[in-house]
Amino acid sequence: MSGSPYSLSGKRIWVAGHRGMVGSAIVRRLAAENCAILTATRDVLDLTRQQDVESWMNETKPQAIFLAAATVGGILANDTRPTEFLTDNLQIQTNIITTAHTIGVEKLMFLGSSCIYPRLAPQPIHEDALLTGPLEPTNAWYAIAKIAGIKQCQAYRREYDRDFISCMPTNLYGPGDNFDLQSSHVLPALIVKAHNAKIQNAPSVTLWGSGSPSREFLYVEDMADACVFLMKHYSEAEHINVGFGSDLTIRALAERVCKIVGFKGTLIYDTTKPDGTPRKLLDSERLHKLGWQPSVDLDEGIAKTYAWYLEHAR
Ligand code: GFB
Repeated sequence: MSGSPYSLSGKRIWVAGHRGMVGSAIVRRLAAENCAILTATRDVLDLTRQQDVESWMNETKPQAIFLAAATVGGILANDTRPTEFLTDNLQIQTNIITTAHTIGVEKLMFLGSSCIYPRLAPQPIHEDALLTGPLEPTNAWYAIAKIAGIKQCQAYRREYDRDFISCMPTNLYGPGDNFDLQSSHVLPALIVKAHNAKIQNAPSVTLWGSGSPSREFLYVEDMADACVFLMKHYSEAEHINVGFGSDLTIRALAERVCKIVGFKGTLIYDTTKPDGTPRKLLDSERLHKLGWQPSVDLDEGIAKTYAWYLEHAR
């Protein structure tokens, strides 16, 4: 924790990835911070092109950056598109972090993922578990890119005294999520499946895997609030976990989603699809000790996300 908080007031703040679920939530959260928010759409700026990133950043001169831009997806997308998940993410983060150093950005936050930890890390997963064992194969490509991002921030910090920090969110969900069944994460997929089954009067919905893995879910508005909190109050080399505090099995999650959506049929498990990591509950004690807690519980978050889906994404 740094001595005095980093003030966002009056600053030019770039939210890289502002069209994504997390980036757009950070933009909404920053509206309360009296800062100038910088954004660039994909047709204006291709983040995988170093020259373009350098030119854009030299022109706009952000003072702080939330690096929420990334190629992301659920278990199947990760497992079947390894090149994109590794290369795009390495390019995007390298271009932004290196240019942030050359133009003297005051503060940068890199957003990672809980999949950086070993597949069989002791639970709940403390930050110290990084690089202590083999990764989960379904998302190792993405995890390697995210681990590199943490190390890039630490390297600039150590060698050039840059205030670059990293936070590792647990599985996120909420407004702006991806509801495409092939590439989405489990929670939005379950909302779509339960909703479609309800309106078609189908007898069952089919889940991927055995339903026995556990996951922890954090509502994206809470994540955005934690990001702003950490930007102001956190300034250490070590990455910091951002979790909800408890987890549940995919089977239990599916039952809760079905109840909220109003689908009363049965659940079927397609065990030809991967389970992924058996469990990844983050230890968020360090964040809680700094004074931040989530405020949206899972049932409320699912209900809000379903309402958003009905209004925007269906
Ligand atoms: O959310 P998810 O795709 O990603 O899957 P991970 C979580 C669990 O839900 C797995 C099961 O055990 C899936 O097999 N599942 C059941 C389903 N039904 C479905 C379904 O219809 N769709 C999906 N997507 N899953 C990702 C990583 O891992 O988590 C990323 O691949 C990233 O790298 C992200 O870290 C947060 O939690 O397994």
